[in-house]
Amino acid sequence: MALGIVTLNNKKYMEIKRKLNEYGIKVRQIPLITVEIQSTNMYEIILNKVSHLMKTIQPPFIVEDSGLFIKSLNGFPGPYSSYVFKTLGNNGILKLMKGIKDRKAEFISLIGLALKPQVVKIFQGKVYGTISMEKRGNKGFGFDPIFIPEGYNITFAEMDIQSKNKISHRGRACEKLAKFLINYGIPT
Ligand code: ITT
Repeated sequence: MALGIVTLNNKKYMEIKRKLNEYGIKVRQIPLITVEIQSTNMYEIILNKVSHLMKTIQPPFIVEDSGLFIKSLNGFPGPYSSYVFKTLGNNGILKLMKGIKDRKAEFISLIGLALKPQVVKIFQGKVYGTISMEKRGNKGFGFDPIFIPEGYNITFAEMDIQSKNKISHRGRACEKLAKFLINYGIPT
């Protein structure tokens, strides 16, 4: 049986698929719109998403939520990343950061696993980095052209999917999920 990944974002799906396939875990995409409550707490948002989805689809499945947290902007856009990407985009973020020296940022990924009815597990992955001075690269998606992971001088959008997956927030959350699933014995 393949593990369902609930997302409308095909690039996100491909990253998760590539990572979980490395562990022998088969996946399939479930392209459903997810209900997102407004909260500053990412755990609350993901738990709410999972419990909503449990009303429509059978576990096991996963749903993943990411946020970009910029230090000098007090963690903005954080849980509002999706809305901010659609409204301000990368150019808007670069504009907000104009003249700001401290460009530290982090990406956080939370994966909610609906294991059985009433049983949910959350896996977190994080990557530190900086916001670039200009957009670079055309791979990946979202904020990738402006995020330089720590220890590198290229953006996520200049990396191929395997390289991004090795160090990214999502890649790290997927590793934790994969190890848990292998231990638990489902669903390979
Ligand atoms: P689904 O909710 O359908 O899964 P989404 O693209 O809305 O897809 P998120 O809510 O997790 O996914 O993403 C919040 C925003 O952060 C969104 O604008 C993404 O483009 C961006 N984002 C998420 N992961 C990213 C990554 O790995 N690199 C760059 N930007 C990312």
